Amino acid sequence: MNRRQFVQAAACAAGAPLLAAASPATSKEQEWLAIAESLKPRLLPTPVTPDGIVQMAADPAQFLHWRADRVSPPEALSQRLLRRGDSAIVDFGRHLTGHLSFSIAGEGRGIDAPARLKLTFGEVPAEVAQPFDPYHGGLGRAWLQDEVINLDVLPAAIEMPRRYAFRYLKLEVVDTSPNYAVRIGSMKATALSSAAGDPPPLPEAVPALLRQIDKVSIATLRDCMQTVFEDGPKRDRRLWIGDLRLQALTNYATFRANDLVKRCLYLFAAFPREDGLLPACVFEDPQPHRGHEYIIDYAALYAAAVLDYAKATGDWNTAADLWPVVRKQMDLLSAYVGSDGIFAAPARSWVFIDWSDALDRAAAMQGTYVYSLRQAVELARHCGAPGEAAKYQQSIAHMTTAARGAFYDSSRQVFVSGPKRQVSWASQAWMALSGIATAEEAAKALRIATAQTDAVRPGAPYLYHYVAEAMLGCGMKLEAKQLVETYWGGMVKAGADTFWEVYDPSNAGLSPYGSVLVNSYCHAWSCTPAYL
Ligand code: RAM
Repeated sequence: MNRRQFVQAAACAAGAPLLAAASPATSKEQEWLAIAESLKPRLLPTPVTPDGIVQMAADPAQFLHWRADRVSPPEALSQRLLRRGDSAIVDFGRHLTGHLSFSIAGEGRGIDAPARLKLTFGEVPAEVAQPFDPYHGGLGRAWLQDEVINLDVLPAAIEMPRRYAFRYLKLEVVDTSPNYAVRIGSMKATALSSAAGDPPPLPEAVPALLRQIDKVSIATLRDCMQTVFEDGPKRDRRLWIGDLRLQALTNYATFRANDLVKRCLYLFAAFPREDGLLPACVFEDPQPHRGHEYIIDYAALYAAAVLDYAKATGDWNTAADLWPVVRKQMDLLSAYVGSDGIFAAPARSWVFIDWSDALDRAAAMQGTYVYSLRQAVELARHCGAPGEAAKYQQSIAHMTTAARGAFYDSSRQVFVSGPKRQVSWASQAWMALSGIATAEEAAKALRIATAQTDAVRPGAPYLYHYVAEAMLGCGMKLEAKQLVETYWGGMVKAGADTFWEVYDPSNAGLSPYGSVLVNSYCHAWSCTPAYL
């Protein structure tokens, strides 16, 4: 089931209780939550002042169709008196997650009416250049970052209460009165992140594009690192297993905030569903609780996240503590493996893999589960569970034979999926990563599929990451580097100063939610070039 079908199914089940249990069910889970909470990091503030005043120009040559033209230095804002209908766009020169403050004073014959301002925050120029309404997106309109404020008393010092993710701020004076205008001053943003100090840039000898990609990756991760590894600081502002795994990998190579990874692993452990399945996401507020969505491939990949953590930190005690949670995921998911050795996700369940409506997910899900079993084998061995390790090894062998029969088209030398024998990048990547394909077959299959014009391509950086990793795993170092340069480099060339949630070079209008305005432009799962 893809996201659209999933949302429809979820809407049918709308009679379900609204909030999942907020407190952990067992004393073990309470203990795990206590560990998670003890590792909650402090957010470090960084003041950011405006870099300039810009104007947005429609430009079909730009990927997102808008260009920011600098029109004046930042001081120009406070030098100007703003009347009803006036507006200005401030560029902070970098993406940030944080707060905004400014001062406002009235000047004129008399300040005889409240001032009404509209503020619109944008991660990219398009968000402050176009009206948000009418909004046709499938996700809540309130994710779009605009506010109207009414100021009864001037002068005033304003601290916007919400946290925003932005680089641009559009200020509009909706109204004053015929008798006065306003002057805005002391504008300041406070960027927040739990990441301490950026790691050093790549050496000068590295080509400029790769250095820039690395820098943007790090900025993306930094702005998503709050009190958890958020998926996107504009939207959804929460912790997802799939995103966490990729952020954690990049973190080990950059910020090394390993306790934040540990906190996130424990947060998931504390909030399983009644049967033990981990939720796809966890919310922190008003108190930590599990999300209401379950993604089969994310639950499987929790094993990988735990193993990566133990390997990166040497903290095998934590891995041993979390081992029962990993084992539970493997056990629950093993129920979906038929006697034929093929993983068949139940109807109405959500197998993510990528944002793509066209994608047949059967082969990729088989690969993801086998890949996760391999991580679980390694964990089992370290955690004193040789019986489990042997059991998983048997499943891996059985599922590998089954997958080779069901998905490998030896005449075309690619893996196919579904009744229409679909060829996709996703299937090749997961057949490679899982070891179902030999390295030689995987390299061949990846080369054929990526050159085939009608193969189903990835829709989002999450799957591009796994394609690049699969290439690295089967000796395609050059191709992996080229993929990073063309795909993530494509975003850099399109003006990204943090990497985006979705990017399809051939479709600028792609949104899983029916409106590009609600896409996130600083998104966790796209930060991995710094790791790759
Ligand atoms: C979206 C977010 C998040 C992702 C899930 C599956 O809501 O983009 O990053 O993990 O979907």
